[in-house]
Amino acid sequence: MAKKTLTPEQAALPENQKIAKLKPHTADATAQPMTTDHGVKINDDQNSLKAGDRGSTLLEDFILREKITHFDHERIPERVVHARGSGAHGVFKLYKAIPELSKAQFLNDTEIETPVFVRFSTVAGSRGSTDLARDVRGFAVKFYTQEGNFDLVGNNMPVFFIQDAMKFPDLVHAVKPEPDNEMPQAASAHDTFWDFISLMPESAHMIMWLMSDRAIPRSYRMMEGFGVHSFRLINAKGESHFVKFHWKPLLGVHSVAWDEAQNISGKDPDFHRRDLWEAIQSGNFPEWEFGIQVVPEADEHKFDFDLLDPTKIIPEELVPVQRIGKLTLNRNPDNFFAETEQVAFHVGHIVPGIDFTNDPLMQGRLFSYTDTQLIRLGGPNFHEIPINRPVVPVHNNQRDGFMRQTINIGKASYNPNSTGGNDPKQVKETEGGFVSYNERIDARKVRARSKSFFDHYSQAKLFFNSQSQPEKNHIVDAFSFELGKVKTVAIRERMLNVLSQIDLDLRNKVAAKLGIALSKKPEEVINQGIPADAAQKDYQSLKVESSLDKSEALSMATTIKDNIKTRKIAFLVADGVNEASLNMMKKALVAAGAVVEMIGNRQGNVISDKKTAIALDESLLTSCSVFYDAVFVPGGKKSIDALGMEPDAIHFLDEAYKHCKAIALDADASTLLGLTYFGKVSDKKPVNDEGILTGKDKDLADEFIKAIAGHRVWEREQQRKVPA
Ligand code: HDE
Repeated sequence: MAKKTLTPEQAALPENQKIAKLKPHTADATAQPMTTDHGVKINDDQNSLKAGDRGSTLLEDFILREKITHFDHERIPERVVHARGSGAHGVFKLYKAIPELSKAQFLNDTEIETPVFVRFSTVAGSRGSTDLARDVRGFAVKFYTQEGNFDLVGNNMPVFFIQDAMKFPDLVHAVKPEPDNEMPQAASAHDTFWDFISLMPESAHMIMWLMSDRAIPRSYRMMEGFGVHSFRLINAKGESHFVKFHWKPLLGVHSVAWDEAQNISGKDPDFHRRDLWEAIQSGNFPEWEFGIQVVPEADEHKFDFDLLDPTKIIPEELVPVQRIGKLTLNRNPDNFFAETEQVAFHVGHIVPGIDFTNDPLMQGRLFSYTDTQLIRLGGPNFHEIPINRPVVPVHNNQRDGFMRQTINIGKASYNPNSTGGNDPKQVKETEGGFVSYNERIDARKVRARSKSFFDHYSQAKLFFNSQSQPEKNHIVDAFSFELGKVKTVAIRERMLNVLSQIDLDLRNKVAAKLGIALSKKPEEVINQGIPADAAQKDYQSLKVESSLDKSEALSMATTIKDNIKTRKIAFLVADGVNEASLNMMKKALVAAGAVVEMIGNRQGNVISDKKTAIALDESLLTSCSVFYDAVFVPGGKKSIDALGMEPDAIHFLDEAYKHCKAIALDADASTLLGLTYFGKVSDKKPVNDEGILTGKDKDLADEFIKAIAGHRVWEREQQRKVPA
């Protein structure tokens, strides 16, 4: 009998090929005898072997030695970046075959489901750090295709900080905790990071994304993914097209408020991990559409930016994203370490039909990912760890090394050979053998950067211009917070000069919050602060105007806001709660796909006005508003009076208000508003606030659902703020 309980939805799923292949590697101890690692049955797992009851422990105790030794070696080095992560299994299904672009079989057969394993991550923090750090999120997908593994190792932001792999260790050293005191953890708000950034104008575009709400997602399920670099798709004729890969979440792209993120970090640092786990466990399988932006070879130089520059997007207005498939995550791992920790992604894992470009950041990555696994996973056989194995057979003449699992038979481990019939055999291109794109290269060896990479600011501007007003305000706040934590004033000033290249209003607002008076014009500071030795290499920013003023896809304001699927709604209840009011709202929300949780002034049950025991999910002590998207207070005088006496219940409402969430109160419960801070300070609803609702029955439910679907009433931030 398997220990793992599957939900009906999960049990109904056909087992994908990868899951089937993992099965022989799983171990289920249900009703099994306990043994040593070598299969000897253990009689006493409580006591070590001693010379007498109180006597010294005997070295002979092989059971104790084995147990302790194994324990002593349980840890492996965490990933040098992206250490904190969370994974899930799933499938990829193609909507539309693209033979004219790629010969990859998984992009040509709409009938097959390709198994995948996905790992989401933060970048800077350690393995145990908070999920809600302001940071880039990794979005790494391993496709177990019939032609071998293809890894799309992307992020939730479409650009990167730097243009050349040479700068990656510098970037990471700058953002990681400072080397003398190892502070701060999982945070970019410190001197070394901003020192580096302020000296690296090429990071300007990425920094805008990092200071935007994209850096604090509501959920992994509600963020986009990007392959970042331009890749190539190669068709059967050997023709190449440039391609940018996208993941578009079907729940839309949503974020939390920064104050909310900071609160969650303290109260549930596993918030994103838990959210992903619970969604999959409850059958709310996260889904993304797979998108491609395609540029023919001939159009390589058609844009006012370089396709090989990873600090640039191709605006969707210039090249639309074609959605050609769907990724569904439908199964949690059985074992975090064996799967999520040991999975090894690599940009260099490609299959026929996909190829690299000369993006200098990508080229460096092609070296780094195998190299890092050698130390992290302890040797060259990490591809044999079950989660990393392809679903197709592996045969070559690689042999031996630490922890080799495969027992290769025969004498020949070289090619050509006559002792083994010259097997394994090379495969012709027409039969699926990988052949690199026949790119023409005729160049001099130089250690340099192309002039076409020196527009550092136009897309940073485009990003800022494309944001809604609340999003722009959040960017101002984020810069003010981050630079406010920087101790060295010269770094703050240099960063403000960078901002003056992007938007003067942005710079002025941040400068005002930092109390710095700046009067220089943008042209006076364009290349300020760049060290002379870098400048010698012609490291000057070029002034380029983007051909676009705005790109709608860059703002989250225009994302999907038509449903409340999987949104978490808190009901505040106490004894005497009006059962009809509670049930009506619960039914409506659950029917719309939301998850409802009862929060009481204690744990256990509350007794309704109809004397029914209503089970509580959490209490005001174990829970708080930041875990929910919205809050509802049902009617029932006794319940409302009890909540009114409970400072934590009032705080719950105030905090939900502060974080711009929808709040609904049964008409009878509206008296509670008078006890809240926001209710006290304004006698009427703030302008534009469609998120505070009182009323009854279906009308209230309908309005509430609409308000929750809107995600947050960001405009509320312009009203009087709640000091929660
Ligand atoms: Fe990575 N990156 N990276 N990176 N990266 C790693 O590989 C590296 C870059 C990304 O969930 C490491 O196995 C270099 C861009 C993700 O396991 C390491 C450069 C993008 C993950 C590494 C980059 C990424 C990593 C650390 C610049 C988005 C987590 C552990 C030349 C397109 C994968 C590991 C997972 C992990 C190196 C830049 C995404 C050290 C040298 C750009 C999602 O190999």
